Amino acid sequence: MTERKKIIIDTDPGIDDAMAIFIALQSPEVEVIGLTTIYGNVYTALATRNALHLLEIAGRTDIPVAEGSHVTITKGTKLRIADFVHGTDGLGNQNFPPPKGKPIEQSAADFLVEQASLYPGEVTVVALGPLTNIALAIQSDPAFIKNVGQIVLLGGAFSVNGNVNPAAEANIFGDPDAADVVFTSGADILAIGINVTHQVVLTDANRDTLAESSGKFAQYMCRILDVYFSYHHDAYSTKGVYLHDPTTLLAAVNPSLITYVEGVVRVQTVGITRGLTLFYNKQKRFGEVTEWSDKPSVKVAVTVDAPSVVKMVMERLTSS
Ligand SMILES: [Ca+2]
Repeated sequence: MTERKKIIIDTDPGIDDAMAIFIALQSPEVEVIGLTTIYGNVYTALATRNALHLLEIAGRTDIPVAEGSHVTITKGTKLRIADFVHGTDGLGNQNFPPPKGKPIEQSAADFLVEQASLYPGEVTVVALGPLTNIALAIQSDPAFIKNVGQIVLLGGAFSVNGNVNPAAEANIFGDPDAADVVFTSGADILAIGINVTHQVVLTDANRDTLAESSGKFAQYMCRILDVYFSYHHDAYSTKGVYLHDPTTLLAAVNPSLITYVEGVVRVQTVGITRGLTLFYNKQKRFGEVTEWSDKPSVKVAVTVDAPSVVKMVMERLTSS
């Protein structure tokens, strides 16, 4: 077997984050070398607590957790927290006991910088929340963008409406300034937007199958999924839930699940379209210099093999 791909998951757990973390731990193709935490679905302190808790559930307390930023890249403290999607505890209002473990002393950004320099070109960062920690890593070490292998991120709404408001997707909206730093950094970036993840639905029938499984991850997910299903039933006309974070994680595990285009992404940081991701396909050479000119290209996913993603999610959650 070829060497497993090293991944660090930057996460705000979060019900679909929990699912993505479990799937990663059940994926022989990858080795999870750390979790870094960020605000988003919950505040950062609770994200750290939940990350430690999820690793204890999985029996993987050997994996370090590094706590991330409590504020945006511009030191903003007025954060948007999506606890109405995930429950006030971020994990379906189950009031799990506090974890026994603690995060490491290093900050998330320092951990990202260190690991990327220890294994140049080998570490994939899977970013499942606002991009503050990744932007901080980029700003603190100019070598980070070359040392990191790839950044696969859940973020953006490319040519579709957002999920915070018509303009913005939640992770980008959480820290648009950080997102613009990341998209224009020159790192190898693959963005999975909600134009893609809205094609991947875990249905009520899939949930019933999870409930019938004796697998520990399937059982745990069924415990916390209720709040997430209720939110989707209220907010969308779908019979099921969107698999944002699991799809992004699996795109990192198996890139053939998606197709992408390449171009320049800029993020709107002010005004009513704050958080908008705007992709330039480089098909026109504009006469004037634009805010997209001379910026490095990134990869933006356009299609996904949704049946295969759902199949992999189900297999990996039920096989333990
Ligand atoms: Ca997330």
